[in-house]
Amino acid sequence: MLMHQTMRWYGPHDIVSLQDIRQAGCAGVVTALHHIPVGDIWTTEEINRRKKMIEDAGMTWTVIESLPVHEDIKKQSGNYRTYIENYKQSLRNVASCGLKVVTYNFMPILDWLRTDISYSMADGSKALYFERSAFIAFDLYLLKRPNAANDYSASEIMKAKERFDEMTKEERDHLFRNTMLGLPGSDDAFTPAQVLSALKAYDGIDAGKLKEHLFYFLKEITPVAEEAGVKMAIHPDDPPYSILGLPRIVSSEKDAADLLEAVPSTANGLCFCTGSYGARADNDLPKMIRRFGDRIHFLHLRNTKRDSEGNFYEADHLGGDTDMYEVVKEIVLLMQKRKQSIPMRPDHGHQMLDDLNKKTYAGYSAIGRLKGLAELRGLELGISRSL
Ligand code: DNO
Repeated sequence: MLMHQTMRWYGPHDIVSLQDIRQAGCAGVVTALHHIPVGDIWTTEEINRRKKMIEDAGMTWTVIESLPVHEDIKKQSGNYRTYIENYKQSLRNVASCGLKVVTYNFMPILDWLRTDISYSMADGSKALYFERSAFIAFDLYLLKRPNAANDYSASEIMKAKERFDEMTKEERDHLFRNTMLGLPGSDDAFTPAQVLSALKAYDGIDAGKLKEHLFYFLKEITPVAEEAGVKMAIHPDDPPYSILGLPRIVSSEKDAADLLEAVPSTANGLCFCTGSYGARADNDLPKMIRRFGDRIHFLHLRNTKRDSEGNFYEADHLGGDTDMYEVVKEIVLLMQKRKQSIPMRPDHGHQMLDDLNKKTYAGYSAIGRLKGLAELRGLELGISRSL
């Protein structure tokens, strides 16, 4: 039994087509209705329309990524009760269209964040990069977040200042644009004013409070997911720690254990992203797979290479700090135990070859992901045959 192989597709506007994804060897597609405003109900008409496109291309819509959670739910403010009811209705609707796994995240305001989405590797390909000094320089001197300096040590600030002083105007613009990209499925960057006012709305919400809000949300939606036969898969924070003074609460093994224990139902599960959890040295990924076993509903396989300063870049899928052999071995054993295939996608990939001249969603060019998928597939076949 092998993992169910998929790739992310951003929808009809994605220049990576369904045919490309099929030729990469995928049986399934991971996508979302990005055009529906966050908080609105996904109707069965819209879901079925998208589903048909994918099925017409010879694949299945395996996982929804993401059914996004409205900011009001994370803050428990404004219309959060309505948004929770809408979320439940969307879950019923996706289930009635035959979809069974739903990914979401609970990161305040921003989703994933990097300081450079076209970091040059030695071979000329481009990778996603998070550079801590550049990020601090962005926070202090470009975003100018009030009291940001309190979050960093004197030596970090000094390094960030030196780094910033050395940058040309173009480099500062590049840093600014890259860091403010923050929404999957959209090319629109946030403006500083938008981010500062969104940050202000989180005053008084610390990690403890945000956890309470997440658990409340889980208690509300899990019975609905259970009844509809849907598995929820929460994506971890990326990067997996607090940024811009915001709490982040799905970063470590303990965070994952807490949220699974808060609502002990298999419908309340994880999207196990080896890139996000793996960017922290204290997360032991093979151990986490053994521990969370039945609660893992979706896999994002990717690798990062980190250093002692907190910088990391996205390495080749089989390179980097995560021992992908050990990870895939645990997954193979887990699937054998569950007698069930788990959906996976190769997450991110280097921009390389012909893709260097194309404009794709950051991290989601075709060839780099195809390379990652091909390597992972070979690794898995080798492991499963030899076990
Ligand atoms: C980044 C992705 C995330 C992920 C969401 C899930 O490339 O893995 O944007 O889709 O956090 O809600």
